[in-house]
Amino acid sequence: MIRPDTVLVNRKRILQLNGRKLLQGPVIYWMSRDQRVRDNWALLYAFEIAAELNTYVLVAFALTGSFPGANLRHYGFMLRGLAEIERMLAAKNIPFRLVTGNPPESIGMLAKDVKAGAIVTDFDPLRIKKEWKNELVKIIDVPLFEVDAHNVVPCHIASDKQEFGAYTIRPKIKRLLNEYIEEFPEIPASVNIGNREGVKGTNGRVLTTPTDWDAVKKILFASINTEIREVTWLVPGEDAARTVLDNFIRNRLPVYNERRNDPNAGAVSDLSPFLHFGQISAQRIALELIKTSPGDQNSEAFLEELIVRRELSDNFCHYNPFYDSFEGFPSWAKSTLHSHRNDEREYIYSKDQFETGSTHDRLWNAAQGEMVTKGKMHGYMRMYWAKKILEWTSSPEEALAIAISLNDKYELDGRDPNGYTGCAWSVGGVHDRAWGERPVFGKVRYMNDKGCKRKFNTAEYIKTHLNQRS
Ligand code: FAD
Ligand code: FO1
Repeated sequence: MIRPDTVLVNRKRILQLNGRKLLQGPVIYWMSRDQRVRDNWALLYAFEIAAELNTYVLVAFALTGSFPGANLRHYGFMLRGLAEIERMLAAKNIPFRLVTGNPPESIGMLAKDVKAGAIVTDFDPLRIKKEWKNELVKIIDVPLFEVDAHNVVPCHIASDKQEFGAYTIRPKIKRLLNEYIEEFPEIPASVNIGNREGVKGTNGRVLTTPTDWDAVKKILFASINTEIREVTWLVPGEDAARTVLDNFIRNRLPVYNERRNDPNAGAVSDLSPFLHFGQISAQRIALELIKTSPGDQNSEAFLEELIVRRELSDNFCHYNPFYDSFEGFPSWAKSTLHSHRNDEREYIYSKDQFETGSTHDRLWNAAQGEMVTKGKMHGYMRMYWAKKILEWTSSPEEALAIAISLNDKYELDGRDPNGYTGCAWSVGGVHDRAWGERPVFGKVRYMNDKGCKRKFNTAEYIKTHLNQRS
C-alpha cells in the first residue's frame, strides 16, 4: 500500500482494478469522465502516487471516434473543453498527451512508451468504460487505480447494490455526506513536473508537444456523423462551466424550487452538459451552493437532483447490466407492460416520424424541436416526451430503444447514466412505483398534456420550440 507524504484523497474513493505492484516511472492519469483540472480527485490521487515515487504525472486522454451515439455536436463541445485543459495544464507545467484509437490499446501503448509506474483513471458505471478497463488490465504490468471523482459519495460506498429508488438511497447518501463533501486540496505546488523539454518516449521522441487540435478535428470529423450542428448558446470548458454556475446561483436558484418544472421559465441550471463531460465537479457545485445559500428550499431542491437523483443514476447503471434494455426494468413493470403488449395503440409512429417531430401532438413535436435545435430538452418535457414514445410505439422495447437513440443523438448531456436511467424511469418504471392500471402503460406512471397544461403555459412552449418545419 502507498504511504504518500501528503494524503490528499479519501482512500474510500479509490479502487485498485488489478493486483500489480508500483514500478518506478511516471504516473499516467487516464482522464475520461472527469475532464477537468480543478476539483478532480483522480488527478489529485495521481499526484499522491507521483510524490511517493518522486516522479511526475502525465495526463492522457484517449480519443475514440466510435463513442456510442456521439456525433459532431458532442465531440465539438468535448474537444474544445480538452484544448482548454491542455492550456491549463501547460500553465502548471503538467504534461498532457492526446492519444487516438481504441482507448485501452492507446493507453496501454503510452504506458509502455513512457515506462509508466502506475495508471490512475476515473470512475464511470457505463458498460463501455468497464470494457475498456477490463481490456487495459490485461495488457499492463503496473497498477490501475480507479477513483470516483464524479460522485460526492463514491458510488460503491453509497450502496453495494441496486437501490429501489430515491427513497432508499437518499438516507444512505445523507448519512455519508459530511464525510465526503469536503473542500478540495490544491494540486501540490511541489509536484515534480518532469523534464522541462517534455516527456520522451522510449525512442526519444517528445510526446507532449502541444496538440494540433485542428488536425485532430479534421481526422475525427471525417469519420463521424457531422449533420447534427454544434450548439452555440453554450460555451464549453471548465471556466465557462464556472460562469454558468455563478450565474445560476445568482439569478436562477432563487426561483428554482417553484419554477424548475416550467420549461418556459429558464429556471434550471443548464449545468448537465458540463457535468456529463466532467468539466465541472458536482461536489464543487454543492460546496458553492452550501456556502452561498445553506439550507434554503431552493438549495435543498437542487441538491436533491444534483446529488440524490444523479448518484441514483450511477447506482442503477453500475449495478444493473441491463440499464439500457427492457430486461433492466423492475419485475412489476415488466409483467404489467407485458400484459398490455397487445392493447390497441391509438397512434403508432416510426422512429423517423418521432425524429422529425411529425406526430399529431404539437406539444410533443415542440419538445423534439427543442432537443434537436438546442441540444437540451427541458427536464420536465423529457418525461412527457419519453412516455409518449411508449404510448405511440408497438412495444416497450422499441419505445426504449427509440428514446435512448434520439436522446443520445441530440442531447448534449446524452450518452450518460442519467439518460439511460431517465429513459428507463419513463418507459419502464425504474425507481418509480405502480400507478392506476391503464391501456399500454399498465401500472407504469402515465403523463398527458393536461398534466403539462396544469404545470405551465403549453401554448407558449409550443410557440417557442415548434420549429417552422412542422
Ligand atoms: P437542473 O434541474 O439544473 O439539475 C441540475 C443537475 O441535477 C443536472 O445537471 C443533473 O446532473 C441532475 N439532475 C437533475 N434532474 C435529474 C434527474 N431526473 N435524474 C438524474 N439527475 C438529474 N440527464 C442527463 O444528464 N443526460 C441525459 O441524457 C438525460 N436524459 C434524460 C431522459 C429522460 C427521458 C429523462 C426523464 C431525464 C433525463 N435526464 C438526463 C435527467 C434530467 O432531465 C437532466 O439531468 C436535466 O434536465 C439537466 O438539465 P439541468 O442541468 O439544467 O437541470
Ligand atoms: N470518453 C473518453 O475517454 N474518450 C472519448 O473519446 C470519449 C468520447 C465521448 C463522446 C461523446 C460523449 O458524450 C462522451 C464521450 N466520452 C469519451 C465519455 C465521457 O467522457 C463520459 O465519461 C461518459 O459519457 C459519461 O459517463
